[in-house]
Amino acid sequence: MDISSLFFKKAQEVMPGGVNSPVRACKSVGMDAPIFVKEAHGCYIYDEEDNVYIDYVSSWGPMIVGHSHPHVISAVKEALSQGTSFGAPTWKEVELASRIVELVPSIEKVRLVNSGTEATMSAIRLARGFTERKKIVKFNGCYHGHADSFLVKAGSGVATLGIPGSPGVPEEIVSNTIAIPFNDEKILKKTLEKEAKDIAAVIVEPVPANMGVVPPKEGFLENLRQWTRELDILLIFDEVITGFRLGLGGAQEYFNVMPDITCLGKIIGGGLPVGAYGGKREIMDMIAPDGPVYQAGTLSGNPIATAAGIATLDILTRPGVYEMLEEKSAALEEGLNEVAGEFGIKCRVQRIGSMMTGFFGKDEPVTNFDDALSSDTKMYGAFFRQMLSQGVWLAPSQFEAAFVSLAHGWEEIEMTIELAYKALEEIP
Ligand code: KE4
Repeated sequence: MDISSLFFKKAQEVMPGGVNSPVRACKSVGMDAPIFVKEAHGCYIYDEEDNVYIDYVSSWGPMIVGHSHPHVISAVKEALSQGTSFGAPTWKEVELASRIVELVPSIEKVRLVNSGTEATMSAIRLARGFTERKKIVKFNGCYHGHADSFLVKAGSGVATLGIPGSPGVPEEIVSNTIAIPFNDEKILKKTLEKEAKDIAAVIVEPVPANMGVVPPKEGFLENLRQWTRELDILLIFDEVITGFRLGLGGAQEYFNVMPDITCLGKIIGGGLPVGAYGGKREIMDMIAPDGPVYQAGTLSGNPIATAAGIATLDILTRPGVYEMLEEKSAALEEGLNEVAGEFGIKCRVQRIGSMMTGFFGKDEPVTNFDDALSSDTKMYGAFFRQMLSQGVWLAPSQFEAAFVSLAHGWEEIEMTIELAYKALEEIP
């Protein structure tokens, strides 16, 4: 038995599913046991038996500058030498918050938390407190973390009150969550107009990546912004993935659509636990201790995590970073499309910036969750396993994104395309 399988056996005795986050169990791609990672450097991951993989999971987004980047590691070591947590304000929190305010166009004030879930959970509480309304609108296939209000079954074509998407989520919580299809302006407009007086906010991944990468249709975000503004409904951009991924200003800068509240995570922690939510002063000043909306956290703004985040932003603010990411990601997209074409395989690669998804079984645009669900997930699983056996680590789910980092060189991009060709050759 290989080390990963041995470790997984023990892990399953002491942790639910043997993992601390479900997707890591790699169940949906037909793996009996996930690979256990020993270390990672640059764009490479090393397992417990020193097998090496080109990494496109990137810890689900945070590792945009690559693993163990020297600048990040030295900042963390420096911070560690001064202690790990104080439960008191530190300058590093002010520095990270100031960078976020400076770089994310719609944010005037920001609260640091410990995860994306904490950020989105707090953002909807803030929206409800600010508007004194209860309902929220989300889009099918968008994932905003595991807070109760978001765990609703995908809504039908019309606005239906949410039903629990998980045991343990009380109906009375999700009955205030309306789930509608993404990219459907007709249903969106009808829902907002019908329910406006009860809706606190609409929350959206401006570029959904949790059903696979599904770009917004031309004008969709602009209309969403216009209609919510006209109806006095707050707009929350969940930029936990797109923040600092699509550019320093995230999706809101990329599309020039300004939300009222923005949620961030992943990249701003540089691989350590950091989330954040921010927006207009008028809204953010509602948060305790200045305002009545309560939110708190023992390790929020932790000095080690903020050191990693600041060091990561140091690197991302260097000239040419996003242009390089774009060039390499476009080359990978083109190469993968060519390989699929050579085998006559239906695989639609959808990309924005350095995040992309290849939807197997599709040759038409994937524009919403229903489209994504009709992908050939079996074929994706076979491709995932073949690529893994050849040393390429893709997301263990058709409904996730692959991420290119600054550490991916031209050699790795070309190698990935070659190995994709070999992988498809092996699949019957
Ligand atoms: P976390 O609580 O996992 O830090 O963030 C929740 C979250 C919020 N918003 C968006 C758009 C997200 O993508 C996430 C978390 N992303 C998933 C994968 N796409 C994390 C991976 C996992 O759950 O293990």
